[in-house]
Amino acid sequence: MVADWYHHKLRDLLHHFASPESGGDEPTPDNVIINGIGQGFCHDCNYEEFHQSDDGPTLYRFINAATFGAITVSIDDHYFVVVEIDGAPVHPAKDTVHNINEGTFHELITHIRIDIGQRYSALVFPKDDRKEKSYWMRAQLDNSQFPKNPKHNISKAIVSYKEISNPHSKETTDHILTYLPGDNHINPHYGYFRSIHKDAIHVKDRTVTEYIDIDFHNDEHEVNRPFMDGRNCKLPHKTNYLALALAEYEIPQKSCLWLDYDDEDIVRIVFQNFDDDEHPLHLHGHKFWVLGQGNPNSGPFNAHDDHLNLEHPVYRDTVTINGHSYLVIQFVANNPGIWFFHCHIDWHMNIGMGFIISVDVDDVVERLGTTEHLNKCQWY
Ligand SMILES: [Cu+2]
Repeated sequence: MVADWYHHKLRDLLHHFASPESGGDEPTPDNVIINGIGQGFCHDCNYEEFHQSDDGPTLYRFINAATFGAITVSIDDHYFVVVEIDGAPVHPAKDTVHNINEGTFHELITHIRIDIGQRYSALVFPKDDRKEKSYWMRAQLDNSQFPKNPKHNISKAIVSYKEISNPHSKETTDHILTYLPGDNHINPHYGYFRSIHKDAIHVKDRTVTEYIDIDFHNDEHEVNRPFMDGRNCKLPHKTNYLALALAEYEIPQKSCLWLDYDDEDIVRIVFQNFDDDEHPLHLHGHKFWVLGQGNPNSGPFNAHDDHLNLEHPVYRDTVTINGHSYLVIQFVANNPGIWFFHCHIDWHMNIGMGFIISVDVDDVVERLGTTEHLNKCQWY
């Protein structure tokens, strides 16, 4: 598990961030950690250790649990074959299997950029000329999204065959090995990851299309806040959304964008990001197909653009929308309940960057009847 790290309490940082004095600049992390261990503020530093099999590939599951930082992971002189994304299996990257069988290593992935909340499983293979007993795993924060540079933006762990020893490996920068910068490789123009979800046929149909604009501007107290379709979502702190709905509270409906669907509706959402920064968007209770993802600064989605991936889109629950760009997703609303769709940057979520997907709630109300047991859960 990789994450960013702050040396100050979240409560204090958030208090400053959600005030006019911050000018909308999020707190920059101080460090990055792998399974809770990082370097940068130590003399005799500790390292997390992983054992790599000598008999074949080792499966690693990577999770980015950061507050603010997208993190790129790599292992020196090793490459990744991605087999799962956000809990959904995928076909390996284009040409990977062919290359393994052929014993060549073109087009292979050596770095995975993981945005906040995203998960990847990858088979890790050594290059065929392995000489060392141990190698560095590296986790590096993407500084481009931060208001200032972090004090320390890279930490390492040790990947060893047999016994742990201090690695002397260098970062893999071999020109025949390609770099996986992020979700852009799920774009149909790249075709890296192919969903193998059996219901992908649904991407050809749709019941409803929503257009949601994302923007940041100052509220009436001069605090810079996110707005989704013009709504800043104030979360209830003392109960959960389902309890609110069952109790017929109107608070979240008034504050948040609230989209109601019937069971089995097929929903396409076109997000347009008018903000400079990227945002990792995460939906609870469902996964979605990523039909289109514009590059940074590619502008609004052109409805006449036929560059959507309707053949083999990746199926996941967290995806990045780039700065001044667009994102097109589609999902089947088949999990009745009230679900949060939010930016996974904790700073943004805490100042209202999210909205509600409500699926067949009348049916849930009828079946549950009472809210009393739900009130035991103090958070959604
Ligand atoms: Cu955000």
